[in-house]
Amino acid sequence: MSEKDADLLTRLERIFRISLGARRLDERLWVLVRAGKGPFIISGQGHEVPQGIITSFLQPTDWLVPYYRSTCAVLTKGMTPTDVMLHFFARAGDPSSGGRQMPSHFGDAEKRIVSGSSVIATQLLHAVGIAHARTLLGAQEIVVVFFGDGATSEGDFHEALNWAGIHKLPVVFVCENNGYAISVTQREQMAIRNIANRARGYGIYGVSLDGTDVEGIAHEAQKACKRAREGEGPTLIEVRVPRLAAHSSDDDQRKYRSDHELSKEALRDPLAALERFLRVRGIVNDATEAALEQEIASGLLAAEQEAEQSPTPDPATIGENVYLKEGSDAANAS
Ligand SMILES: Cc1ncc(C[n+]2csc(CCOP(=O)(O)OP(=O)(O)O)c2C)c(N)n1
Repeated sequence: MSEKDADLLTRLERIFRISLGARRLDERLWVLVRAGKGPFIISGQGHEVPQGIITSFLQPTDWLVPYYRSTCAVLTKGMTPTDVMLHFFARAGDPSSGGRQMPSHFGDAEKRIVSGSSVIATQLLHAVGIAHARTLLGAQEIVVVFFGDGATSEGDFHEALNWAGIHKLPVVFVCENNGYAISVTQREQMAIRNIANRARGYGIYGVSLDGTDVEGIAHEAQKACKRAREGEGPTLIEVRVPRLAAHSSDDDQRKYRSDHELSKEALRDPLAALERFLRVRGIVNDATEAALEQEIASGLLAAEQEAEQSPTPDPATIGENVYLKEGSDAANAS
């Protein structure tokens, strides 16, 4: 086996572990919402593997600009299930916001995971701004930003790609195309099938991939990060993924998707595809998978207990990191 093949298998095995962990974490959060222990979640089920593979090419000094479905991306960049649980329970120790942001709005300043807003596509402009500022300051850092197909119907998407194209900014744009913006289908939003074709209009490279093509995703992600690092400019990667759960825990997708469509959707789960890929190559088998499930289950239980028992924010700090405090270092600097 060549060194390159061995490196790919090691990477994909790591991503399988993280993705399976992200799936089980997501499933548990649904239960906790239904049990009334938290208000809301947005599910990443079906999106995990491409997120994990692409994020695995980032260095600690690179920037991840996630969106609400990015559980696996943030776990790959170093957040832990405990961090996600602290965020879900809005505890003081929540690294995303100290309990200010709503669930599934991830951030971690130390890990260079950028907190975002719920307003669709705004994060693309944040990503471009970060890439531009860091490049002007001479930093050798790249930015990966995730978003859905619906985000590409927003002006922010077009402005972001245009500016990144003009200035050859080190950004990898990743569109997780699950075919829906809540209940609105891709066909109702745009007259094209391949969203990656839009890249050409901004003078940048675009590629469209299926979420089950784990080798293709790794290959294109590596290329895109290398191009960004070497000053060759941005890339748009579109990955077609199934949305296995409803849009959010406030949605019931059976109202607008047939049983037939939903059962077909389950057949193109990238997590199952990655599992098959690793089984055929002897990396995963029944015994390793059972051990992994056990390890994930006990880790999740510990994470949930730790987060649930940890303190809520002190009401006296309610304005912190929300409003600028007069006399603080940040206020004096501005
Ligand atoms: C500017 C704006 N318009 C509408 C909404 C309401 N909204 C929240 S999520 C969402 C769907 C976005 O779909 P997509 O970008 O395809 O991502 P997906 O949820 O499918 O991953 C919409 C319309 C919003 N948050 N912001």
